[in-house]
Amino acid sequence: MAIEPLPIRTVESPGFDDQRPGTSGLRKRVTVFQAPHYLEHFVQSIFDCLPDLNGKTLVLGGDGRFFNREAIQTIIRMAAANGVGGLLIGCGGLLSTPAVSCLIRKTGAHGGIVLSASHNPGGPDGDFGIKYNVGNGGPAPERLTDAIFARSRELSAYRIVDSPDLDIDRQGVDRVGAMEIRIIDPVTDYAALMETIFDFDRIRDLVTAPDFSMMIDTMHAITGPYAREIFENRLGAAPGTVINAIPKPDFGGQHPDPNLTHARALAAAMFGPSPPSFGAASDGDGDRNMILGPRFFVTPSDSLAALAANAELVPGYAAGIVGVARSMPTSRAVDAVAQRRKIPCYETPTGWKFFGNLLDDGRISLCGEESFGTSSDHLREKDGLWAMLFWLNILAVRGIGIAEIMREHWREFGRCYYARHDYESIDAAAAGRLIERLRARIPALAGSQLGDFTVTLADDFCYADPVDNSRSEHQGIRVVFGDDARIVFRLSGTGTAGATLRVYYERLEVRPQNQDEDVHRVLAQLYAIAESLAAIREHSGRDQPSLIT
Ligand code: G16
Repeated sequence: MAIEPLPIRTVESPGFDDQRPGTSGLRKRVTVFQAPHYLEHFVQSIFDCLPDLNGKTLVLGGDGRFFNREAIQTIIRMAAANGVGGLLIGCGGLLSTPAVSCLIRKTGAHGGIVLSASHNPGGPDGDFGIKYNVGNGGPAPERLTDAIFARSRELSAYRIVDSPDLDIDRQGVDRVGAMEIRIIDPVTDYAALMETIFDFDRIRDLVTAPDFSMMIDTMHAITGPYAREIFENRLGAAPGTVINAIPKPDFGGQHPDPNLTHARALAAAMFGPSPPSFGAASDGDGDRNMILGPRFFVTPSDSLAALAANAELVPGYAAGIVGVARSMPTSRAVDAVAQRRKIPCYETPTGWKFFGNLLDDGRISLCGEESFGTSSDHLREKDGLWAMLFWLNILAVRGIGIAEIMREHWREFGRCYYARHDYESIDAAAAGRLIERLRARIPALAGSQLGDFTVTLADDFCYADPVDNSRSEHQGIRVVFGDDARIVFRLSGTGTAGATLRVYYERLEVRPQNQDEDVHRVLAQLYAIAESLAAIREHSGRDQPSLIT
């Protein structure tokens, strides 16, 4: 029997000119998204930029933050009005970002909508976000996000059907008009993918050994149910290994950002009197990770380099890795591994979307960023839990601890001392002036001597994608001191208030006897150089960064 289509209502929108997607989708305060028509306007802009959408299936889910459920109901009604053929929704409206990527790829869905503001705080006064992922499972490339923004500026109405709220808490098949909706378990497909990559038997032996203990902090965010299923149920880790495991709309009032400042309980345990053998944390939507050993912090840049150096120990990468990529501000630690292995290493702008072409084209197997993200060709998103399993698989095979693995790594490849200073929520105009001033100084910098360092390159990073030849300009100011050191300045594309200045520092130390120093002592001279170049205090109005990672 033919299904009667629901009447479509066309609703006038007042128009919005602030819907430009940032580094990772549109992120704003919850209150902005709650304004009448705001979410609908952006969703219609997305749909209007997908010419082949009619009859296709989309994956839909989010990290469970405040406004997730309301947004899902709205998107269901709009999808039905825009000819979407089917929706695949995580039960409870929940899906981690890597799980969305996994589902798009596994089911051949046309794309997916991810509802998250990642590591930004949640709750009624926190942030919300929305991002479109394309058919390869990855974030929409810049040409699509640019088109969505352009559409949002001209759009004057959106389409929606009137239908009651759908029960998203019960698995099964439902319909809104002609559109089929499948509510699925959020964890099953992702967990099955992990079992194809890692040696679960070996990891199980490790994590159930009497002398091994671990703590996984999922920060009251989306990874909780995934981590419980994988670590506790499938790998036999002790119940309670996963802490803060229940996703909450306000992340328990915490900032779901996996670093030593915000993952407080984990950091206290790992740097306390009897630390577990392995510690890890993940963020709001499950794509970031932090890896810790007993009293030992692995920088995200080092983590990427160590995974690359040890990749063949993991079944999924046993045949070898074809190439690696890192975002420009990520330390050059992985470059050294690539050079030794004679595989290409690509330097991309900040933003996971820039890895998509390299992965699709088979140029790289692993990629990562200083912002606590690593992943591989198994998906087109960064993947926090994957990184934890990767480390556990390496530990299980090598039979030594994290600190030993990293110290050996530094002896072989050198240590890139690394720190990032964030000046959050500063005046946007002043931040712009700081970057302009640096830009103006670039031509005179090359060849100049700054303290102990000689500038070998100073530029405003521009990326030419080797696959589609697209160009992305103004991606951050680089001041490079040969292989010795580097300072990078850029403005964040994920903040929701004012501007956030990020200053990234790295310094290479190849002498083993100098590889166990205090990172901030080693970088102190670079901090002073950055201040003299950019007058950070004057522009930011701050004496200190608000966050150091
Ligand atoms: C997003 C992007 C990452 C980027 C990070 C920080 O991560 O996916 O590629 O490195 O933001 O970007 P920015 O320095 O511009 O704030 P997430 O985890 O927030 O989605």
